[in-house]
Amino acid sequence: MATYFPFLPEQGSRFATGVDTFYFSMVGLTIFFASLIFALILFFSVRYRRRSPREIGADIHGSLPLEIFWSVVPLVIVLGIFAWATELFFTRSNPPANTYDVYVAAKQWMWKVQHPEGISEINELHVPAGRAVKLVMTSQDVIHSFYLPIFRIKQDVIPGRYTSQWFQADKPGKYHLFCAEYCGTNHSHMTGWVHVMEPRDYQHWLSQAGIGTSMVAAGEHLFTSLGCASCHVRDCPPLQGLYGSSVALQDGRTVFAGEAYIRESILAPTAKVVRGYRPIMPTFQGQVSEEGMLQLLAYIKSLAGEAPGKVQK
Ligand code: HEC
Ligand SMILES: [Cu+2]
Repeated sequence: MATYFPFLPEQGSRFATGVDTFYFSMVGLTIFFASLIFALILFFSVRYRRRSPREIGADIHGSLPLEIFWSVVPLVIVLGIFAWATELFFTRSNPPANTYDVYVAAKQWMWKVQHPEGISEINELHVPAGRAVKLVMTSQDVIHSFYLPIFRIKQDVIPGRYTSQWFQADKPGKYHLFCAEYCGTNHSHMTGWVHVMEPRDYQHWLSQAGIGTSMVAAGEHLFTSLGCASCHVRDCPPLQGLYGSSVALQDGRTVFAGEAYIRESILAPTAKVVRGYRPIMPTFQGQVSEEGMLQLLAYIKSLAGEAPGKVQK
């Protein structure tokens, strides 16, 4: 397709194919109705033109069946578009189970990527082909947007919050990464490359990069050095099995313990207090960098038996 229409980037994932099919169907539908209307305007203006200066138009008072017809047909079409687009949106929003999680901290003007194995890279992202990859992203300063045209995905990266995006690359190759949210002077330089590699090459790349301290180990280290361990081993809520579970709160609510909840628990512990515990946990606002937060998160996830990214084939 790309060879015939060079204005479109290649389709790097099944999701990209879905988005393009939808996009071209929309364009096709629009062209069809626009042409139909133009043709009818032309035809009617010739066919029903005034033929003599004294001719007076017929007095027409509308037709109920016709009105219903041109209300119901567009309604059905538009609902169809809605259902189709919603299905694409859900696919985009719901990563499959057992993704390979990569952590991204954006800042003016670079992408800092951490792999679970402890490898960090800047403006580069190496991922295995054929495996669902989930990005957990946050920003250290302003809003950025992670844009991978080849996969037809774009997701805002927001300070103080985690957003995530997943994709599964099929074809090995080197693809463009952009920032798609104007973020200051060097916004246009906030670009990078995504390297999709055969799983075997990826394993090789990982071992070549030299296994540093894994994110889980780095998180565990922070957990001890920040003093979390002094509370969370004894009487405070155990963090084992926390990630992905439901937590009953003091005020009667139940919340899902995802990335956002864990982050909030560390930065604003009193916002949601676990039922049965006193709000004695101090805030760690300003004491943990965004990268450190991601490591803590990886550690807490690992306590729930969530393998933070063993590469499987
Ligand atoms: C002074 C003791 C203390 C320290 C230090 C402490 N916590 Fe806590 N933590 C608590 C208590 C008590 C709760 C439960 C009450 C609440 O929700 O605030 C809690 C709740 C949490 C929760 C939510 C748990 C759940 O079951 O929903 C997380 C996550 C958490 N802490 C992580 C950390 C991390 C990470 C650190 C270190 C950066 C840390 N805590 C340091 C006492 C502590
Ligand atoms: Cu940016």
